[in-house]
Amino acid sequence: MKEKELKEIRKILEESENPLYFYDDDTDGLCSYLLLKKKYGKGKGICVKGSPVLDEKFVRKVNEIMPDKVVILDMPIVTQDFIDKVNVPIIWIDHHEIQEREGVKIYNPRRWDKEDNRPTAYWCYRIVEENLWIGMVGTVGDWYLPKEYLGKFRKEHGLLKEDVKEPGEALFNTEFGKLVRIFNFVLKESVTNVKNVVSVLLKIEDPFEILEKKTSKGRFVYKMYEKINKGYDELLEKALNEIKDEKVIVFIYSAKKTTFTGDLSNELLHKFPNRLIIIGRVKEERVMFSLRSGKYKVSPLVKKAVSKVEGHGGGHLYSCGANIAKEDYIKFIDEIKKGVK
Ligand SMILES: [Mn+2]
Repeated sequence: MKEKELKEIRKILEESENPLYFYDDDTDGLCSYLLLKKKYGKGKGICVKGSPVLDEKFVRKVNEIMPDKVVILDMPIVTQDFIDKVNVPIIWIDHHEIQEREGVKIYNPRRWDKEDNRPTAYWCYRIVEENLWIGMVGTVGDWYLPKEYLGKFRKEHGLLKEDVKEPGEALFNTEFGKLVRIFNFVLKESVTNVKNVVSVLLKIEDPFEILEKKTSKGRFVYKMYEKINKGYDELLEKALNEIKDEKVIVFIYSAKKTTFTGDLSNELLHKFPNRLIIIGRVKEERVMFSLRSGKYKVSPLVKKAVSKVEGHGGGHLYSCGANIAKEDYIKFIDEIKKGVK
């Protein structure tokens, strides 16, 4: 993103009396919101939970709150219908593949460089230039390590050594990684609990309030995290116990409420970068998959496999998702295995 654009966004947010923010339900989306809301103070935020799409269902919220601006943060998809039905100016700060839309101002680094997908929180930090720790949580949480800020961050908080080389290392082997996990996991709570925890996070000024439970606000966040993390740790242990030395790791679980599919596959990928990780979560008649590898090209494998079963899937070269009918899921896994030599 160009400096001129960051300046433009600053001006818009300074002048807005009552902005309404919609943000994605991951660390990047959440931290983007926290950074802007902490800086500019005004307005309200809504976490778009469980879907990458901001659509006309959310128009009702806009009509209720009557903002003077709508600010969309880190949402992969916004429907034209949503934009058409909202009658205040909309800006969309994002780093996913650009979707051309009418009636919205899009700020996206890919506009200038197709390869530049630095996370939304990275740009929001560049906009506000304060609360670097929140910017780091959002940015590294989205698997990007902004090397230029490591020194400053370490100086301010003593977290993350300057020789940390890649995001996986920061996420799974450091105290800072735990902080990212805390932000990530509290978003898995109910809508009401997320609302509460976000209002608490807005008042937290230092990461150690949470990590070392130094204040009651920090303890509140930590407690919520612990409850969710218990379920995750149990699953991770179960998955690790089932792993032998096969090239393809498959772990299928069923959970009514919380989904840990992406988290599990990321952590296993970090532990086993040279294998192909398949994590599936059974939900009613479907199985939701997350596939990762540091070695095998996942997306062509997924494309081929979904063509032979009832389901759909896709994503990035080394990281994909898929949604497969339950009666076909074993076939889906077998098809993927066939392609791994
Ligand atoms: Mn993101």
